[in-house]
Amino acid sequence: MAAPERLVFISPSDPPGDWERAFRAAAPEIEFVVSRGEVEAPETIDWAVVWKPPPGALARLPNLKCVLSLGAGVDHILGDPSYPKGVPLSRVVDPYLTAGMSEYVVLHVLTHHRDLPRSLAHQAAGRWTPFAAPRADETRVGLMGLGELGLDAARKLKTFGYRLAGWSLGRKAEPGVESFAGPDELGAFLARTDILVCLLPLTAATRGILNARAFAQLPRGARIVNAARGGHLVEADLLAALDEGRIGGATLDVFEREPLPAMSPLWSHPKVIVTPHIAALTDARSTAGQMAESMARVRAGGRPLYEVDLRRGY
Ligand code: NDP
Ligand code: OXD
Repeated sequence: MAAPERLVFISPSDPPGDWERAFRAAAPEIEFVVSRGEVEAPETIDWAVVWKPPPGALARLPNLKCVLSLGAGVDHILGDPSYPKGVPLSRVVDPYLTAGMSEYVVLHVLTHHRDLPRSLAHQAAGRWTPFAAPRADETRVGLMGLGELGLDAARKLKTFGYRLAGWSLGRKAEPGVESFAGPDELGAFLARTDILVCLLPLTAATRGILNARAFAQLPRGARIVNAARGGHLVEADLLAALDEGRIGGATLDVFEREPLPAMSPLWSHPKVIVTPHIAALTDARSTAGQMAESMARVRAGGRPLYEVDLRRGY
């Protein structure tokens, strides 16, 4: 009788119990192994389900058939130069994760459009100071990244009547969303954007893209929502732009260092809303079934679902 397939689960932050239960339901024939450092009998591991695996951890599994990211983003995996050559990588595309991100984007676009921080500051001071928000149809929201998440957020933002645009590598044809494509159109996209939402993957081309140069191209007082990766943002440039008034406020869910260090000035900046990387969480029950389907496809000689283009990096 053939030995059962083995799956190793590697994550410093996801509770393995939830995933073990979800895999027991979705793929009961596969043995679920939690890695807490060394993996016993690494040559017997067929599948790796991972979030931020330690560098070199995947390279030590010589018979891997597929790596499955616990997140939509894969920079936490591809940042390791020893990623095993030729092993397919699958990421999460899931309706619950997408819905969670759109909730977050809508929440924070509305927060900045209606200037909720200003009302909260007035309340804290016991001041009754009415002010008018700009009309939604005169408020220009720009989404960097019009992929799975950016497109869904754009569709949900449409219902408020915002003037929407998206920036991506390829041109998009989404009704009601002006499309800007490629590095040559980034400046024009930024120049027409009052509230900028970043939903890009973190790659060599997008690292540090939210920098002083970009802030100088936005209209004065523009707001930023970064729900993608901390590596997109040059934090020192943002702090300078906020203090100078060039940027009017920011919501940050992701940071170059997570957890955000206690000493970071972002924690207490009056124009910054900090959330602890919770914009959209992966739902184990929903995603384990999808991963089991990917494994079945690879076992049958095919490609996993939502395969990442390893050359492109997303
Ligand atoms: P997709 O791969 O579906 O979409 C990526 C989008 O970015 C595409 O529109 C793509 O363009 C565009 N893009 C990529 N590179 C460039 C570039 N160099 N210039 C311009 N546009 C570019 O990703 P998702 O929408 O599923 O996810 C986006 C990111 O969101 C993830 O990579 C992850 O980092 C982050 N995330 C954060 C979460 C959180 O909780 N904070 C949760 C989940 C995801 P094109 O369409 O032309 O290829
Ligand atoms: C993801 C994340 O990439 O949660 O899914 O950041």
